[in-house]
Amino acid sequence: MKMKTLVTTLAIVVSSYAVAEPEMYAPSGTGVNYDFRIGLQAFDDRGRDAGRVEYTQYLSSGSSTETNWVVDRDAYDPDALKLHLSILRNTPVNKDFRLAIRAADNGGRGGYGYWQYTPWASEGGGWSGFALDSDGYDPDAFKIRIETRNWQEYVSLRDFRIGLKVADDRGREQGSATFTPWASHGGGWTSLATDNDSYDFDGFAVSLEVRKY
Ligand SMILES: [Ca+2]
Ligand SMILES: [Ca+2]
Ligand SMILES: [Ca+2]
Ligand SMILES: [Ca+2]
Repeated sequence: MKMKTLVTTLAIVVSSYAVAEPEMYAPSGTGVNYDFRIGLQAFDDRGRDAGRVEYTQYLSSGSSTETNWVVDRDAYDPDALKLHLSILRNTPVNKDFRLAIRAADNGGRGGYGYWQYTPWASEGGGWSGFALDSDGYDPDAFKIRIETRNWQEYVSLRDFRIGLKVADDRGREQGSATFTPWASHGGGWTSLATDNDSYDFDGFAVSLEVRKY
């Protein structure tokens, strides 16, 4: 009889816990569903002379990850940039992220400009400002960083792609924007980003374009 009372009591406790449980957790979306890295490449000779591609680490390898300085073959005044969204696999990394970029002079050893940031993916993404070197004229080296934080949105991040453009005249004369394929399509390369005369651009900007549900 005592045992039966105990079992009944337990059953009531368990069932009331089971009913209460869904209210203990706020409904939450999920962050980025892809493990990815980003590559950046600089070109001289109006896009015909390719420098070495530099990559960030994959998102799964840690929190913030950035490329080495990206330069063309003589590490001086490149004419074009290209960006690679490299997808490792469809895996729930479940992070929020944004992109940060920077330009420098002297082959990446000085003349550092300010970091420029895209909005966070959870904020709907968007363009960064133009990253220029310290004198705002003919930079030599470029860097991109992925910054992450926990995903805290009610909606989920479904898909994203990355945009790139360069500009001359300290960011006032903008070239056309070019985009990677969507992450859900496996990512890939942008086209060449150049300014109007495909020669000695002054700065670059990136965008994070997101789809949420
Ligand atoms: Ca050069
Ligand atoms: Ca300069
Ligand atoms: Ca130019
Ligand atoms: Ca220039």
